[in-house]
Amino acid sequence: MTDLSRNETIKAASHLLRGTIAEGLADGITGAIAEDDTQLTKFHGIYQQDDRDLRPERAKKRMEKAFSFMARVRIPGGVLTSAQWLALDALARERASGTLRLTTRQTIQLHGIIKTNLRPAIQAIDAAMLDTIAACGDVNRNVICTPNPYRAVHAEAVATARAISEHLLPKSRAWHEIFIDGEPVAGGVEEDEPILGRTYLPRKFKIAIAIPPLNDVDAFAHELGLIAIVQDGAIAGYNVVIGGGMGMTHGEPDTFPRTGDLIGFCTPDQVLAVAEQVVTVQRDWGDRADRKHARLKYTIERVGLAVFVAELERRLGFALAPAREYAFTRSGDPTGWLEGEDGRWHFCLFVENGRILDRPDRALLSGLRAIAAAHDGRIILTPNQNLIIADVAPAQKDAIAALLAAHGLDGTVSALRRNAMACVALPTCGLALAESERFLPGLIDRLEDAAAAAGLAETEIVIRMTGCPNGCARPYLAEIGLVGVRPGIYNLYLGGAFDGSRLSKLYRREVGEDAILAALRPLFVAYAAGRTRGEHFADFVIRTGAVRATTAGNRFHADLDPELAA
Ligand code: SRM
Ligand code: SF4
Repeated sequence: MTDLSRNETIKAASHLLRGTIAEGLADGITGAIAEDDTQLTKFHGIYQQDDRDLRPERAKKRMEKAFSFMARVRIPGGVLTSAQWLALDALARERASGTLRLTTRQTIQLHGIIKTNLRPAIQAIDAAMLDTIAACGDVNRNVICTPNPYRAVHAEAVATARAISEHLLPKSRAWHEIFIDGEPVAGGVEEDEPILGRTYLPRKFKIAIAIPPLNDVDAFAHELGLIAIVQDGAIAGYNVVIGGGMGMTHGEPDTFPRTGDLIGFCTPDQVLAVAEQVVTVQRDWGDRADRKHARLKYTIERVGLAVFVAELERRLGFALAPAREYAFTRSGDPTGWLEGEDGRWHFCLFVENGRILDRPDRALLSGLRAIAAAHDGRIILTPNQNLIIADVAPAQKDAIAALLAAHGLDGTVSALRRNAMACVALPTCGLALAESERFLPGLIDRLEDAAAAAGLAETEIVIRMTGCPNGCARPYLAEIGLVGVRPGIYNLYLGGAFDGSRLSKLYRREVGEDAILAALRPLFVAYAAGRTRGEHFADFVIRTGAVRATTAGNRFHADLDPELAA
């Protein structure tokens, strides 16, 4: 038998995710915790990080790294009350870095929490009726769901996201014991983990719920995508998509992004069982020796889709029905005011790369604080790092609009910028090879000029950047994807579908900012001159031969496109 990966040993010895985390938190000598425990805190939504900007200076002074923790909140469907927003805002200012970071999985990360602040910070999250359980780690992550509440069926979809999230949560009380009340389980008896198992899943597992025509969750990028089929104003069931995932490693052709396969349809009554059994097949069949091949997409590639689906249906005790007709029109978020079916209004606010902070011209942190204080509706985070001020009564709309204007949040944003997102990367992400969040805004400035010069100022083109090939901003589904290779250098991908249904292809390897501009400018000009009515940029570059479409079996290796130009 192949040896299990180190993480499997750590999980097995952890007493259901306890390890020695509590002891590590009490150790005042260092700002860090034990290395094995850093793997376990992930299951509790907490990452140990250090400020990479400060590494050289601290190394010179022989100081330990500037350690701190990132806490990721679990918010199924991204729905917060105004009071919860205010609690997280206060927490960011009092115990973290002073900013909130909206993520591509519809939640909030708080960075820069030093060790002595960690328990109080998690307790504040608990007091706000939220938690960080299973926000990271080898478990089912935050279940994401279309954020757009303009249709009444949104409520049903959010309820399903919550139900799935609760159903698949670890049963271990370790999070409560370590961070909240310090109370061990009565009698010292360890809990049971009937679904996840005592060593949890081989790797992370992700679920998304979409309501067509919006593919604002990127339904094909997750282990399990559920596409709601709406009939007579209610959800009749869900098309089931399995085996999506983004992460890959440069230079390792047996790692690749993959769009999920559509395998059938289930009713709302069946959806919990479907989610549970996709999880259990992956729990039992996933690779526990090599974490680079442990995601569900590799299990499906290894055993074959038909074999996987047969096992799934055997465990379910029923066959999935044939998939139903549906159509997506776009990914990303339509921004601005939208009137809901019930007459209430919803404002989708563009948040550049999800970072909530005050800038001189755009006071996002204090503006949203003022809005949350005045607003008795919900604040809904989107899987594209934006947020929706939801449920605004017609009589309140002018007051919210005035608050937006007073904080510089009502201005128009270019079509390119609205459709762009970048992952966090430096300085907090330990895996970043290049800048992303701090680099993309400047690149967009230059791309806006190039687009305007070509006559594309109002044209929506999806651009996504990541600081490494892990794919946290889902760059391989963008029309233009930029993936960090080393400082200042990116691989440039083209051809991801505007509606998030097709992966891109590598177009230029290892290019810097000027070369990115030089590669895209002529394509913008050609697209402006030669596009057919309604044709999206990615479809144009495929039709005109810049890259080939990614189709065959969905499987694709981004580094090995024979169409790659020299
Ligand atoms: Fe991610 C690891 C940030 C969504 C694929 N991701 C990380 C870590 C935790 C780095 C680490 O392991 O030390 C990053 C923390 C950076 C920081 O300082 O905050 C990180 N990922 C993010 C976020 C914050 C990006 C963002 O800018 O919004 C997103 C938080 C999601 C959440 O709220 O739960 C985020 N990560 C994603 C997505 C997109 C998605 O889930 O829809 C992906 C691609 C989809 C997928 O999983 O296939 C993604 N993150 C990864 C991977 C690659 C996994 C793989 O299969 O190879 C890693 C590395 C790993 O797991 O080993 C990773
Ligand atoms: Fe970090 Fe890479 Fe994810 Fe960006 S894509 S946040 S650099 S792991």
